[in-house]
Amino acid sequence: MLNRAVRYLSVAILATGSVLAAEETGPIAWRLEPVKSIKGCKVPECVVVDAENALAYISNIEALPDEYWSDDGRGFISLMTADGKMLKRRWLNSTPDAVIHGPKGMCILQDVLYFADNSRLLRRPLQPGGQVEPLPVPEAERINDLATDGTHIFASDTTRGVIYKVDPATSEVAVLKSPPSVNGITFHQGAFFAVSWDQHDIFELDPAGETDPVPFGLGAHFTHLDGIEVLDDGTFIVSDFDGNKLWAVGSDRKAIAPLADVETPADIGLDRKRMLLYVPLFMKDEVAIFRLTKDSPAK
Ligand SMILES: [Ca+2]
Ligand SMILES: [Ca+2]
Repeated sequence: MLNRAVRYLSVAILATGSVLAAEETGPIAWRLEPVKSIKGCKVPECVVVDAENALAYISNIEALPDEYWSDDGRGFISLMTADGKMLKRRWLNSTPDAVIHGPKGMCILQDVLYFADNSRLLRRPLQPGGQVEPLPVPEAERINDLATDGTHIFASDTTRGVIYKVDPATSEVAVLKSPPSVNGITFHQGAFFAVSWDQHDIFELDPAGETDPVPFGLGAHFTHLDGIEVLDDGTFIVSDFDGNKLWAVGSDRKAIAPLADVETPADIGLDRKRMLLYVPLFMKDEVAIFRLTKDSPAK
């Protein structure tokens, strides 16, 4: 125990945020080890990973404080390697012909990057020279996060408290039930999950949008949740933006443990192949990369 405590103390000094001592983290075996910090971002909101090609994309809102949803004609997406080497800071930049305002949640489907941009849903092929094009989403106000089930694009609208299910081939849009102020969304083995900013809880959603969202009942632990990912073993990782913390929740939806103290973590990204977690530190203009490791069972 002492060795472990010493190890965590030493990594905490290197970290952009401090890593919590193992003694505080209860029965959940996952730990975070700081790997790298990407500086020079401009209000980073989301990281999405292209694990096959060992690449990752960072959305940068590039805005003044409290203008994170303004149509200001400034915003960009960065391209880096999965291990955090910046390749093109402005891989996709706002231009007069293809204006970007405040890119946020992203997902990748069939070599196309989809991203939220205030009231718009945009996409661009990953290949060099690809053009940005919009997918119309009627009445959308503030599109926050995106996820895919492998066929459709799902987009959370935090202001309206709904989720849009968009067919990328036909542009057909269905409006699904969602918790109020829905923020991060993700799929795991066909199941659909979301976090709510104001309800500060995790929910399981019906991907068909017919039945009501089912809360986990963990709201007392969180302040304002932003991002959510699910590990292969069913452990949930969520980011508490105003709580300045990353949390793990067990697959039983009851066990809960803090993983790290970080400043304003937004829409986290996961590389399952390399077991790396990407954490945009929104107010700090950085992305922190952590390695996910698991304690071996006690003998
Ligand atoms: Ca902007
Ligand atoms: Ca978000």
